[in-house]
Amino acid sequence: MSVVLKIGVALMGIWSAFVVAGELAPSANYAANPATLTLIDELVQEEGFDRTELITLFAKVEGKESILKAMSRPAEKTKAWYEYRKIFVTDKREREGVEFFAKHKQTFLRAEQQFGVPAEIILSIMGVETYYGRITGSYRVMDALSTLAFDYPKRSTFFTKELKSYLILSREQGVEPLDIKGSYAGAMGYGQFMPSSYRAYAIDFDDDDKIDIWNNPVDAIGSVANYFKQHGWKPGEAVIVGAKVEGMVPENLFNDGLKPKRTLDDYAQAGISVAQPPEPPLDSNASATAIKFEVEEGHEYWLGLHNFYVITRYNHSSMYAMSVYQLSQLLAAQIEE
Ligand SMILES: [Ca+2]
Repeated sequence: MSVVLKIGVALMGIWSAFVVAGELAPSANYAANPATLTLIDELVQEEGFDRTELITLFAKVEGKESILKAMSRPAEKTKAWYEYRKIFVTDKREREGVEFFAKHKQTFLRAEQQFGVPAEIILSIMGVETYYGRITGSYRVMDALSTLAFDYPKRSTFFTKELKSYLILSREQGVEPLDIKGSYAGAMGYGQFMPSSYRAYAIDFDDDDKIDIWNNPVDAIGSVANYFKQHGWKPGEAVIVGAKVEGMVPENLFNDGLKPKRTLDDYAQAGISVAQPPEPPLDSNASATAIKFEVEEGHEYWLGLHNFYVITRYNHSSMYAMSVYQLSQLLAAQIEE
């Protein structure tokens, strides 16, 4: 997946901005929209869909102004780390995570063993995204994806592709396209998969011949684990370590992209070093990325490693990945046998 957009529905409560009325008004009827007709042509020609059925479907789709408003204020762009963290790394998410784990313990352990991804990471993703499947979004996915495909020009290519994937997915899984609900960005189920990710990474983990990450927690757990494995999670490796900064360190060494591209040794020479060497010790040639987060008073420093980067493949944000990691550590302390 080249462009990920997975904004947990948990964020939906914090939008506050209102944009001038009228600027964000979605189209009235998508069935008569030229861009919709182009997409319908593609689905008919490439995928063998029925044109009349698609036109009937799109006539029932509703553009949502609230979706366009939500898109303009993602928390990753408007919150400092210490504010963002308070939304996700909470006692409530920890408590509900312990309960969810207890209910599905054998499935988590099986996923951990089969995919090499720690149970607490899988669990934490579900906690951050949807409170363990409790809040998976209240928009019809057809409305969300159509609004963004046809009335949000900045990302229209991406969302048109997702809308196309969604229609193919609905047919593959035998569901009515209008029945499925998700986030304002069209992310679905326990782990908030976008349709293209659903088709690429979701799996049948309870062997009932259906891949259902909308309602089936077992498939959802296996699918999140598979997503991490396919994106290169390395079992047993550290995720992120605290850093200390000494001397005059150039500001541009921090928050310089999510992908680790300098070695720990490079960073140490520049004055950014591992605060407390972990066990087992890190290889000084390991690639890392230096992160500077704003806290109430001043800043904190981290060195994100390969597995930290893998978490950002779920949502392209260092604050997101850090929240997932920190919640996972709280959960790990509770679910250990
Ligand atoms: Ca299944």
